[in-house]
Amino acid sequence: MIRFYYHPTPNPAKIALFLEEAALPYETIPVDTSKGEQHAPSFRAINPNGKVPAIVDTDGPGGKEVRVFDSTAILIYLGEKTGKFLGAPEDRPELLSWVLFLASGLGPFSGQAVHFQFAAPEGLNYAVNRYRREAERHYQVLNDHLEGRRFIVGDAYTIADISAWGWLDRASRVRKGADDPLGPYPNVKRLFETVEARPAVARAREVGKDHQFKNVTDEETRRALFPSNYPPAT
Ligand SMILES: N[C@@H](CCC(=O)N[C@@H](CS)C(=O)NCC(=O)O)C(=O)O
Repeated sequence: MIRFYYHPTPNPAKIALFLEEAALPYETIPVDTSKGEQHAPSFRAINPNGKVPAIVDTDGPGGKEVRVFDSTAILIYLGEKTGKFLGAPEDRPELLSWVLFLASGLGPFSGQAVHFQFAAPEGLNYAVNRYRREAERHYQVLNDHLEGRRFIVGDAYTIADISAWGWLDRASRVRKGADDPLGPYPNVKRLFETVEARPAVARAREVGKDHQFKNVTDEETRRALFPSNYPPAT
């Protein structure tokens, strides 16, 4: 059994999709990050970084219970555990390269682009431009790579496509105000639509729907999500 620590945001969404694709038995445990539940000591014992997603696999290596945190680590772990969605062995260098490109580039720059366009004080044009344009540059790199390709790695649907889907789903926020946010990146748009059409996506989108997550942004939310904006008094 896998315990899946979840909030309806892009990085946990990747894991919801993998779990549904692989038909692994799992229990969803809501972590309401807007209420600060990611900072509870009981959750920090599972992810010392205090973010979702994280999993606990009660049947880890050697039959022991293990924790795994960070969406990319979880995708690689579950891929290896199940032998699914890792592509061909000869494509492993490409798989690792693209998965880490998404983990360290497209994902974080997308996240910061959303932050500076929706959460930060207005008027920080340098930061908005920096993060949005870097997110767009990563879209372009992926778009160029996808020319003539159906999936990111080899001929197969892999954890790289699952990972990309999580953040591409938020393209309208990354590219705030764009009519067709993925329009300038037709190969990326095609990949997103290919993944989006998979039946597992509809199931992944249902994950956590039975839980009422906090959906207002107030002072508690800001302190929970952006604690480094509130340094302790010295
Ligand atoms: N590198 C991490 C990033 C995780 C992350 O930023 N998660 C967000 C949700 S998408 C979160 O937990 N935000 C709440 C917080 O930062 O306190 C991963 O890929 O899992």
